[in-house]
Amino acid sequence: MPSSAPAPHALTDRLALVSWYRRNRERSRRLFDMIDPAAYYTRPIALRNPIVFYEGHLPAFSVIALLKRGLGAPGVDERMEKLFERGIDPDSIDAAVPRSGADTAWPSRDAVLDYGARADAAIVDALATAAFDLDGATHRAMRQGEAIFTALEHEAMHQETLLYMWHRLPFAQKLPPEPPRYELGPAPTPSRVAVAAGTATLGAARGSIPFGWDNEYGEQRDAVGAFEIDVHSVTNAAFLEFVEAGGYANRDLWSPGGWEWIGADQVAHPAFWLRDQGRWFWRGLFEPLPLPESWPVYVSYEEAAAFARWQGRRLPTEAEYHRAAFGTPSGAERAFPWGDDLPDATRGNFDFASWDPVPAGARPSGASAWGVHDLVGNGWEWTTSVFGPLPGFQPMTSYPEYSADFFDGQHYVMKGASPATARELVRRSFRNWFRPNYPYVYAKFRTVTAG
Ligand code: AVJ
Ligand code: FE
Repeated sequence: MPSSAPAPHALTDRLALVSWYRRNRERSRRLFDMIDPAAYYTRPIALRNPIVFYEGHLPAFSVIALLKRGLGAPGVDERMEKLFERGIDPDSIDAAVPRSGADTAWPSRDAVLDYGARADAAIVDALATAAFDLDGATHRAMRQGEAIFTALEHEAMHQETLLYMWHRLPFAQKLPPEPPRYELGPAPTPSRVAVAAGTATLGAARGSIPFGWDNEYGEQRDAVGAFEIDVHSVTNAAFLEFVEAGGYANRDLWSPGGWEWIGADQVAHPAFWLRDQGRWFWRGLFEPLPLPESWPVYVSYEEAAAFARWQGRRLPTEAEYHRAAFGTPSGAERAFPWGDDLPDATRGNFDFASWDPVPAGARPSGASAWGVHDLVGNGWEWTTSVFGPLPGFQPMTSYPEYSADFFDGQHYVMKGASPATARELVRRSFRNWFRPNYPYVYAKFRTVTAG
């Protein structure tokens, strides 16, 4: 099969690398410009670092991965690189303290921006002129350009982190770059389609794609039994029935961990919903809007699983997702649900095409061979598969902790893409993962039953 990612930027095309880096930096800058500077030292999500961390983390990470590990060059500012190296996903607020530094004396914004400018200059210079050890003979992290892609894709990934963090800020602390526009419409009638038994290929063989994160290698063929799957992601309209039927109060529908979580955090509806005077609203990025019935509901894994159980159904496995998204009745597998054409805005709601979802099924030219809509775009898709290595897993040299730190049985795989997923990350083998009670990501779901 053709490689699922286009060779986006040949490693010999230095101008293309520089322009990818600059496009990334420009987009990050626009995202930081959307928020009130008064929010800069706040922590919109308790488990994550304050906003200041991310503005330093982006350039610091690129310096560490590309300049230091990839090129064996010196860093730009040792103190900044130590402060901003890491800080993700601690499992409790207590655990967050040592990593994310409640006590950290964060630098001034000017100092962070100054560091970013110095880092950018050094990185652009390296991308334009440094000798790349693409065989990895001296600098293993540079093999096949790994460290370059690591830096570039990492920034794109955190642009999604930023947006879902901004989502939690009070509306008064955000300024839309242009007046928000919404795509609305009636919710599709729920329907299901049969997917025949067959083989799903997870991951990618080394050398078959220009770059993959370590958890994307190697290739694993899973036999998948016949199943029936929702044609559309579960919408707000459908989820409202679950809420109104008392789904959040019915212990039988919840896993022990899920029940404990909704009890402890007093969760009674999706984090993307607001209730005002007895009416439901969607928490848009910039303003609330009356709950759009046709949009996919964004929920945690636990909420998705409880809804599925309520329907006598379940979430798909990672292999079932692959089969529904990339499999075909003939047995051939595709690079993307719609075929082998490169991703563009007609195929799905991704690459920052919108700040919010669009109606389920609104991008029919992105449907899979089975007629399943929105498997890539409009929100990540939860799977029941615990995040783990594929056969032959090797931690990547440019960022060895990237995945291995999360092979702890506490994270579930999400597939596809959200509106805030950069186009460069849209590839078949890409895997995302989160804890089952993390309700802030742009993640939707659909349900299956054995056929
Ligand atoms: C792959 C999205 C789960 O944001 O926690 C960014 C990506 N890792 N910096 C995260 C990541 C280190 C990671 N996810
Ligand atoms: Fe990071």
